[in-house]
Amino acid sequence: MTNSEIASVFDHVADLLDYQGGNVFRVRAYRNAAHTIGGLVEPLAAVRADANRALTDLDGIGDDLAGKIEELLDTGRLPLLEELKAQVPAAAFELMRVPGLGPKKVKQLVDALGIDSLEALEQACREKRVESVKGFGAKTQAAILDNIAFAKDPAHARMLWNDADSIVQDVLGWMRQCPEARQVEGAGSWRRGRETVGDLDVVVDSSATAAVMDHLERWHGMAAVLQRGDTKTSIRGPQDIQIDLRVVAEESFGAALQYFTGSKEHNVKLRSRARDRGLTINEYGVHRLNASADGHHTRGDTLAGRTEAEVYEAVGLPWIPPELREGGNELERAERRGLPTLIELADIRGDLHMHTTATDGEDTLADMVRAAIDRGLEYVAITDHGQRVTMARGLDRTRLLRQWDEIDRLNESLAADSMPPITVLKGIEVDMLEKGGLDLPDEILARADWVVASLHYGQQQPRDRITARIIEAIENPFVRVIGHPTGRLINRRPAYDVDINAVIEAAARTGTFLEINANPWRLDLDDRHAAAARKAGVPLVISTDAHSIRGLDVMRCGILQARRAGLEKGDVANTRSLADLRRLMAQKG
Ligand code: DGT
Ligand code: CA
Ligand code: CA
Ligand code: ZN
Repeated sequence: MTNSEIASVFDHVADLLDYQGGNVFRVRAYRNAAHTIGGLVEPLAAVRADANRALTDLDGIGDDLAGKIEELLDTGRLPLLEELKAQVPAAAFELMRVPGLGPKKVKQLVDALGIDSLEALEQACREKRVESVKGFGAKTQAAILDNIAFAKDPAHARMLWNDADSIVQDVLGWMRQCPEARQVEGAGSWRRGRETVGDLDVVVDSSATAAVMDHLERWHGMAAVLQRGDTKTSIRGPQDIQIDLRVVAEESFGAALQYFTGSKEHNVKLRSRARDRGLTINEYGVHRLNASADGHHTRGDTLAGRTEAEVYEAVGLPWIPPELREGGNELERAERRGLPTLIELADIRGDLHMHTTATDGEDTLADMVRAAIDRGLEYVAITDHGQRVTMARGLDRTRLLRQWDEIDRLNESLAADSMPPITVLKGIEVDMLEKGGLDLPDEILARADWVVASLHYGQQQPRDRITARIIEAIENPFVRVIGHPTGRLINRRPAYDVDINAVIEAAARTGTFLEINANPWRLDLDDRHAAAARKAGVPLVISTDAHSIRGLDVMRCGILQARRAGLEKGDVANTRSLADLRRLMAQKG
């Protein structure tokens, strides 16, 4: 079993225990374990196999949970989960997938109305029976209806890029060990860096097709062979994801990689461009089209196919980065040599949004900073939650000022230790209050090095209210950046209703930055909004919003989103040195 499968078993157990009204500490233990495991890069099987380490070294994993992990690794099953499933109505779990419906609310609905399916819940909402259940009401009922529609949409059942990536890395690593495989690359939406992916596509250069396919069938993640043909095979991998493998000859590898990277829309445009030039392009290469006497065309000489660059060159274009291949205006830009030089992970010099144990982070200030040094960052801003976020023990002025003293001392000791230079900025993530205003006074914010303002509460308010709250925050002279500006959670919750163009316009007018939150669930702003912000002259900030050391590693997801938006290094404020960033900040006011 993979880490994310084990994490999902523990999450499932937590939901079912919670549904039964189980002990809160027990529920929390399973949730925390799921969270820890879900964020682990290294496979649990490897931790277990290492004689020098124990599963119990992991945060929140005691003897009992370690035993359950071993059971899952050995048998793929957990008797506890099966017992719980037998005790809880089957529909309960389906209902818990509706955004905003947790185990407790689902239990109320099941008990009060006898709801036994998603359809029954939808029906009950339409017949206005839900609004009469204690604690529900008409507004909640309407929200549930919207959210059922959201949960039912197949577009919201796709795998997050970050989860897909760990499977892709695993399968590419395995296929590269195949002696008959010369080149092995991932293609499809994964390679284009989409937020979510439907299935995984792998292209292999080999002249021993059967041997390559056999090798894939021996991969530890292989669950079933779905289809096997002469050049293509599809298998079901971990978490039910489909993996399509194509084996091609060396002279076609670039053409196949290009073809299966897509997108379909990009390829359609590329093919039509080839036609205009008397060429034909497919997964085997670029060929000349010869007109024969009867007016038909026949395939002539092969012009390209070995590499992707050669394929694009054959139609008179420079190579186009996969993140831009969505069938927009990338061919025209390539034609006039106007493609952007896309930002890269190595361009990032600071991370300006992260949490510590002072609020809802898992690691201490000192540990977060040490991890940032390890990652080569030159500066970080510590931005724990303000006091409104009571769930996360948000900071009031006293605790915030105490944290800033701690940061002062840390900066002094870092300077004295002649470590690689890093500057820790005194920051805060203030909350935009439901009634307007922020949750900490200006006189405190004036003393911060960096202020992120986010909207976590009152997300159901109407469009003009939400927009006004955000613009008010933008107009605050001390607010530097708006955190996750639309609030969407991919597959879980749509964005709140906000006039994003008005937000961008206000940011441009005031010299306020907008965030691309790199968390794989958020990726907020998304590519289109980030492109619009860039066009309006608003500097973007790509931030991890890390709640743990490993949370710092999602920066690459934010980079992919920025690349799909066509952003260059210069468009992103935290690619600058701290001195240059400060100069840019000084333009606000
Ligand atoms: P996904 O898997 O839904 O996240 O999206 P993709 O883009 O990975 O789509 P997929 O896996 O169906 O196919 C991978 C690429 O292969 C796709 O972007 C373009 C190319 N392709 C596959 N089938 C066709 C087809 O029937 N016609 C054309 N023009 N291209 C295709
Ligand atoms: Ca795909
Ligand atoms: Ca596919
Ligand atoms: Zn945050």
